[in-house]
Amino acid sequence: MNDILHSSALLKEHDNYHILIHAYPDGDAIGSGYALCRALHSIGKKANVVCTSPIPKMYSYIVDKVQMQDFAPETFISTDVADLRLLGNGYEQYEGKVLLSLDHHGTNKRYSKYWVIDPHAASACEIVLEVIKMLGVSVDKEIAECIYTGISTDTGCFKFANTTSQTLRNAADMLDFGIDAAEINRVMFETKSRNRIELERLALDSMSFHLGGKVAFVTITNEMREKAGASDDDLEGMTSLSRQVEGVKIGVTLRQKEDGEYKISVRTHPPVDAAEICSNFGGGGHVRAAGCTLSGAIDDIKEQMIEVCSKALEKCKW
Ligand SMILES: [Mn+2]
Repeated sequence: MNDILHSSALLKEHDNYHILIHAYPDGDAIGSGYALCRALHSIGKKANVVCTSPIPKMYSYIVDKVQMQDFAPETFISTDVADLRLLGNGYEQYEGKVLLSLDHHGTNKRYSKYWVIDPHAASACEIVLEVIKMLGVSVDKEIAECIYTGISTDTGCFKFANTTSQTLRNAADMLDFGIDAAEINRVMFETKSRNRIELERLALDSMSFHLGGKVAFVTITNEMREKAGASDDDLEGMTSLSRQVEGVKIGVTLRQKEDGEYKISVRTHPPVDAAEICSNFGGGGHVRAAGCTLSGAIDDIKEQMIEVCSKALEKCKW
């Protein structure tokens, strides 16, 4: 709580903010960045949200309501950024320059002068919410929309194991500010582009099962992406398709890269360790979600994956 108090004091003291969010931003990055930006504007500070990649159109209900301001940046704050490198192109310019990092990743690299890191928070938005309250800013409908967006997206619409009673209380508080949560949920979790659906159709066609149905592969080639007209935005969340199948313990998505390499995403159900599987190929990640890169013929890559998955399954006691 002291950290929150200190953060709000810092924010009052400084001015001319660039709020840095990670490249390929998700709902929590955008929600936390814009909520903080609005709060700073409301206490008379100059602030912009800065992102090195375009913000997906689906978040326009947040972005379009905030006017970009013209000023020379003096103070850099980051929200939802565990590692400076996640800022993307040109991240080096911020080395040693970030005053405060507000984050919920336990793995945060502590690249800033000060930080508030709470790994028990489901979203960075919940930390930003505390800071905003401590600033003495009264939350309004627009800030509540930002915060709700971050909470709901980082919890998979309150489905994931990171959803605590406090998460639900925070979300409930946001509803009391008159936001249309059902509409936000529709945009975030129901609506898909036609191209995305087309890509899913092709990806489902490619699905194959191995090791008694415990392993499923989905392959996404450049040809499929082109045929579906799918953009990078359309690829978001494709990795969860294979793990949704009953009986599958390890879902593997093989995505062809420009240079003929394959980016492998592994999603597992307990107790299978996805990070361990990927560490066999020099990759890593979390226990349920990890990745690595492999090059070569697709059939060879699949064979190598099946062998490693087989060992991982043998280790598990069901
Ligand atoms: Mn987050």
